[in-house]
Formats: sequence, structure tokens, C-alpha cells
Amino acid sequence: MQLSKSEALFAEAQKYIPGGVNSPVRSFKAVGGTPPFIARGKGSRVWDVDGNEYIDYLGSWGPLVLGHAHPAIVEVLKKTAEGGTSFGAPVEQEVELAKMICEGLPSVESVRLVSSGTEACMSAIRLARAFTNRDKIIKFAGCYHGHADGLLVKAGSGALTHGIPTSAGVPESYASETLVADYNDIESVERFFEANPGGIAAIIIEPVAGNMGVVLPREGFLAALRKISQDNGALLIFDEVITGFRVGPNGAQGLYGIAPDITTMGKIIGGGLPVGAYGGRKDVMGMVAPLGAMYQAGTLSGNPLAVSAGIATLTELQKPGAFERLDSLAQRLTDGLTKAFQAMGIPCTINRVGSMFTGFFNPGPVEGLANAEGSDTEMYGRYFHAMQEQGVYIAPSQFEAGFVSTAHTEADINATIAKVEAALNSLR
Ligand code: KE4
Repeated sequence: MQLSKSEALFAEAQKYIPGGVNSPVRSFKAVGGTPPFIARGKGSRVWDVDGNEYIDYLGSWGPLVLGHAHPAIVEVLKKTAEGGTSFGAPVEQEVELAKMICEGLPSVESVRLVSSGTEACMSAIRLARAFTNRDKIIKFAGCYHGHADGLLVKAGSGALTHGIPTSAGVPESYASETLVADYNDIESVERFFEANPGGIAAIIIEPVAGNMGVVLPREGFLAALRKISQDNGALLIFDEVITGFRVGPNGAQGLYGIAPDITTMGKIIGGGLPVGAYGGRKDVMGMVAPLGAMYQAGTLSGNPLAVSAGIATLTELQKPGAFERLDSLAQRLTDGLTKAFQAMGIPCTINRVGSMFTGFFNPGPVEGLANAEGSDTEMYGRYFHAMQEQGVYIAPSQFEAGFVSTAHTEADINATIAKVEAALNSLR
């Protein structure tokens, strides 16, 4: 793998940008080496500035459910841009996207668009505190809800990868309002409610965790969270920034049949452009300015480009068979991965829901952060580079999710499985 142009660009980038990247996980700090600078993408493929081609399973960390440069998205962006890019005023497309979200996610009766998942989660927490007039929130170790101060406590994703799950700069007074429970451990939640009667505004959870690697909710866990929050007058927030329109047409809440009070979204609903959203019960959303006393605003919220790309993405996903295709391709891939690792005698646990998955270098089970952190991250780093050499682009961290898109083909999957076998052989 020749990366000379990426190496030169990375050196130049580090002169002007902290770590040479605009988001830490891209720095390859967890796996070492130089991050390839991507020149372009098309369908299931990306090419770096040195001309190396990769089958892409990162999908920009989730938004690219249709693959790169999907014709419907390129077309609508060109057409929208010709009419202007932002007005700071309502546009028709905002209404259409909001309607599609409300029709797609059963519990969302009203939704506010913002420009990132961080903004969505930060706003949802503020809203829950405004609605309940309480301060504490419960999150789960290993879950990541963006980089708002109070949520950077035992956080997952890059915070975990870079060993700063509780970030510098977060005042103790903020962190103390965040109670950290263990995923799939309802007793750890019950203890917090017993210790803080009438003090907990909300529970926020990734209904399928993606930021400690993919971790599934145990049977009954989400229902138990729904009950304990209801019984204690707290709100239940599903962070569906990854799972929304990823694990099914009605998100994780549709898949598991649980109606949260607030849902946060991002990624897919913007089709690769900056977007986020939070929505839920009408009475709760009635607190949001200009209707109510909870303030939240954004210059580019509901931006016509992002919203148009989101509408185009959700429209494609509504076509018959889209989710079945995502699921069957991902199933085929993970079956092949399992066989390849077993044949090599390498302990591996693969967690998958629909088209999001993680292969842990771990005998398993992986049902929470403590399990996930027991993975062989050194081995993962070697595997990552062997896969890069094979022309397969996966997450540069054990603690992330991989994604299949509707642009992936059976041939891509078969080729990937052969490349996995070659990569594992090279690690002998
Ligand atoms: P953004 O602010 O990055 O748009 O969204 C924050 C966020 C919120 N909730 C969940 C469940 C998320 O996964 C994320 C962001 N995901 C990470 C990757 N796991 C983004 C990648 C990055 O930080 O560069």
C-alpha cells in the first residue's frame, strides 16, 4: 500500500489542524499509521489520494447507507444548490423531512432539526431537564452521545479509543449530574433511582450500542428501562443517531417495540450532510422555544442541502426490499467472517443488528463495556492494517461499528471474505 501523498498531506494538515484531523477517531491513533486521505467515493468504494481503492465498510461512520455519490443524492444536491444554499428561513423541504421522520419513528410526534448528533443529544438532555425540572441523567458506560460536556462521562467511540472517556475540561459540577450505569444491567439503573428519588430527569441510551463496538440489548432490558423511567417520572431518551433508519424503517424503537419519550437522530437523515434531530411526545416537545421555555437554536438547522439529501436517502430506503437487502448482505458478510476466524482458530465474537456490526477479537460474549474492553486491541490494530493492505476500509478502532450499504453487492461481500482470509493468513 503506497500512501506517499496521504503522508505528505497528513504532515501538512498537522501544521494547521490539531492532530491533522477534524475528528479524533480519524487520526488512526488507536491503530497507528497514516490515515489515507480520501479523494472520492462511488457506491461501495472509496479511493485515496494515492489511487488505492477500498471496499468501504465505514460508510462515514453510518450516514452513507446508500453508499457514496448515490445518483438521487447527487442530483438533488445539484438542483437545490442552484437555488441557493441557506436562507435562515423556513423552507418546504424541512416540513417534508420532519413528516418522514414522524411517519417513520412511532414515538416521534414532533421533531426539531439541528446540525449534528451532538446538538441533538445535548438538546434532548436540556429538554428532559426542562420538562421534569430535575437535573441528573443516567447514561451507560461505553455509550457515546456526542461531545456535550455532561455526556463526555465514561463515553464511548473516540473518547474510549483515545483513553479519555471523561474529557478534560468538563467541570466536576457537570460530570456529577451524570450517573453512569452498565449496559444490560438493570440493577445498576435501579440503584441510581433508589439513591436519587425524584432527582433523575432522564435515561439516555443507544438502544443498540454502536460506540463500544456493536452491543445488543438483552431480552427485556429496554422494556425494563421503559418501566423504571415511567415508574419514577423520568423520561426515556433513545439515541438513534446510528440506529435511526439503519436497523429498520422504524429504527430500533420499531424493531424492539419500545416507545421512548424523546429520540435523537442524525447521520442517515442527512444523507452525508451535517444534520441532527430530536423529537418525541408532543407534550414534551411543547417545551421547545418558541413554544415553551427550553431554548435551542441553530443558524443552519434544517439547511436545504442537508434536508434534501436526507429526504432523498429516506425515499430510497422506503423502496421495497431495501432493508431486507441490507440485512441479507450483512448476514452473508458476518457469516463469512465467523467462518474465516474459526478456520484460523482466532477468538472472535461478531455482534450484528441489521447492517451494523462489529467483529470483536474476543472469545465473547460482548454484552457491555467491560466485555468489550477485554478485546485484543493490539490484534485488532494488526488486522486493521492487514485489511487496509487488502483494500478493505474498516473502522480504525475496535470500539466502533461497521456498516453495509445498499450499494454493496454479493460480489463485494464474497471478495471481502476472501480478503479477510488473506489478511488473517498474513497475521500468522
Ligand atoms: P455527531 O455530533 O458526531 O454528528 O454525533 C454524535 C453521536 C451521537 N450519538 C451516537 C450514537 C453517535 O454514534 C454519535 C457519533 N458517532 C461517532 C462514531 N461512532 C462519530 C464519529 C466521530 O466522532 O468522528
